[in-house]
Amino acid sequence: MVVPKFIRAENAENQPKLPAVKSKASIILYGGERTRAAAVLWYLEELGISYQYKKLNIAAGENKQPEYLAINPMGKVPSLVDNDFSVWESGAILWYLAAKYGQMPEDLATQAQINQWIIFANSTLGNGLFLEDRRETEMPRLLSPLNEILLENPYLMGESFTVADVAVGYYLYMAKLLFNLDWQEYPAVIDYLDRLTQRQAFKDTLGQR
Ligand SMILES: N[C@@H](CCC(=O)N[C@@H](CS)C(=O)NCC(=O)O)C(=O)O
Repeated sequence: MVVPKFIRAENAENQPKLPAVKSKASIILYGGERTRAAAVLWYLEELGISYQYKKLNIAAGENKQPEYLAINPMGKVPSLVDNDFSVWESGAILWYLAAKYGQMPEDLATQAQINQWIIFANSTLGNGLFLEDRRETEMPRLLSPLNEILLENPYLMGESFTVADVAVGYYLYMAKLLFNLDWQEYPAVIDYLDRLTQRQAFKDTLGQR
């Protein structure tokens, strides 16, 4: 059986980080102020790898310039460039980083579940929490089962922190911050957010917002 190389929940702060790619910072993350690039920055810090962060001035339209459109024809951030390869959509970037830096288990079923959480975060959860006309009905519908899941395990994939927690945690954190939501009915979700926000990589990135 293949044992997934996850970052363990216990003593997560003290876990050795993956070897940094010091020789050449091949990874360039393009983002902007108050954008979903923050989720990728959080995960890059969790991985402990070298990267460059290029913050585009979205208000000035830097994301619409031909140079950037050559990287992401949609003109959206974040995008990630890794040598001669580029990928955009924050969920796809998170998945790529997990796979590249050894945080993706080899077995297909577990990979599919991680992918499920990333897509859930970026579509179902994001829309359910951020779209005002959906929030009232969707929030209890989504957070009740999430609360149940998190009563069983400290992280979405079980005992270990994974990229799935970055994807889902990002939306939970931002929604709570921006809309000041009352989640007393979901104590396990609140505990989960507390666990995530105590991580050093979180504090150094998303937690700065
Ligand atoms: N689903 C995409 C959303 C990308 C997106 O909408 N990015 C926003 C910032 S969070 C953006 O680039 N806005 C600038 C624009 O649309 O011109 C992802 O997760 O990467």
